[in-house]
Amino acid sequence: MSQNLIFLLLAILVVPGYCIIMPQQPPPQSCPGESNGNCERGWKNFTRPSGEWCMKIFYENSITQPTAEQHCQKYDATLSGLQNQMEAQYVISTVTRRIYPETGSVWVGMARRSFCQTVGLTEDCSWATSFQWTDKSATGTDGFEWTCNQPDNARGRSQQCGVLTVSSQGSVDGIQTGLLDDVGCEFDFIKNDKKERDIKAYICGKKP
Ligand SMILES: [Ca+2]
Repeated sequence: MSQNLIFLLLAILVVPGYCIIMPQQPPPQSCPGESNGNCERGWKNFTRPSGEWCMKIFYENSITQPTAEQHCQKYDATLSGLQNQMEAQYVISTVTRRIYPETGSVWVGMARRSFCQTVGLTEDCSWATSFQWTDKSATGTDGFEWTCNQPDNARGRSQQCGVLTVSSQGSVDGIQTGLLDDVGCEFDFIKNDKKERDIKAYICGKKP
């Protein structure tokens, strides 16, 4: 009997038995957002209703929102909005790990709508309608998770931009972490004695 024939007989006898004893394992579940899709290396892929989106977080203390926007544009990107809580959680957990044990804020691609610029929270200017995403990709209101009583357009109706507050603890200076707050686009947290809320990062985003 040739070696090939013996191998064939073994395969016929053994492989079905193996399959009965060891049923095929289901393929590993892929985690949402895990694939990098068509994004460049270092940019995180997300699938939005409007299509594919690539996000990258950059770290710089005390940067203003307009400067952060300019920096994103160097990468052919723009400040990124948050389509949903999956994107928000990615940003919150990534930044929290990076800056731990410090705390801070992250610029998000969002702007107060013009008809809400001179008012606080009203029926017309609510948590859902006061702001809009500026990245030309994020849609809807799933990403609008505001901290308590925000967006309030405080400090003389000067809060035209939005930040995510990040910390390994539940709140920073009375602001719940992992949630949005509206602030001035050039607000200086350190000068205003809010060092623990200083800007630490900004999110850039672009289509692949
Ligand atoms: Ca506010």
